[in-house]
Amino acid sequence: MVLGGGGHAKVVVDSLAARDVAERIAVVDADPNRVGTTVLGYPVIGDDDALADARNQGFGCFIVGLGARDDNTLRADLFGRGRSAGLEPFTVIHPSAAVSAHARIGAGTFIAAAAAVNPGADVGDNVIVNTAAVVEHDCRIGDHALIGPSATVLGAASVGALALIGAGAVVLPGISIGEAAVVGAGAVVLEDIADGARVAGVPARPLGGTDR
Ligand code: JB3
Repeated sequence: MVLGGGGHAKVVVDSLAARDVAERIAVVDADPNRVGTTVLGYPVIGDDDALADARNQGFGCFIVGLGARDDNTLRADLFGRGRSAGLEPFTVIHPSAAVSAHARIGAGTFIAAAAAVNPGADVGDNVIVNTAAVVEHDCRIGDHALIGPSATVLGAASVGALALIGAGAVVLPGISIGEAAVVGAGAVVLEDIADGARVAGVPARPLGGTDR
């Protein structure tokens, strides 16, 4: 069962469809207008209330199909709801991703097409490593974080839980990104970033003139 039926869900379903679970994929979405439609041909069977009956309907697993622009809290919340419904988080790795056998990938995490996760990396639960992103050796990526398309997290850097690294951003080796921090698209992060801070630019600086 895929939770969320918008743009990111399409990318997740596309990866799932290549696997032997394809005939059993269904989607739930909070938008009543989406219920009864399909995502890449798979049915949107209801809203999150459908989770309550999911096990009786024969579903055993879920993945959060919701993306995020600057806040991962709803993704984290949905992850909790899937678990509370008694479903197991399902980890999806696109066949074209290069994931080291010496990396750990958490439960319900999505590794998209052409992404790379190198040896010693530790990627938490419900993380998105989006298209062509690179998670280098010995990095730690916290639960519910999102690494945007073509972003690069260099060797032994760490990204806190719920943090969001925008598309094409670069986090230099050994740098620490705080929990729920947001790094804007294309930023180059040269210094540690505090919890909840929002930075952008080259080199990355706090947004809005604040130093959160
Ligand atoms: O830029 C890229 C490559 N991807 C973006 C991704 C990371 O984030 C993408 O372009 C979007 O900006 C965003 O993807 P997402 O989250 O799929 O956005 P959107 O296309 O707007 O679809 C969100 C869907 O989630 C909508 O259909 C909402 O109705 C649904 N939704 C919102 N809240 C929910 C909930 N669905 C469920 N089941 N439960 C909710 O609480």
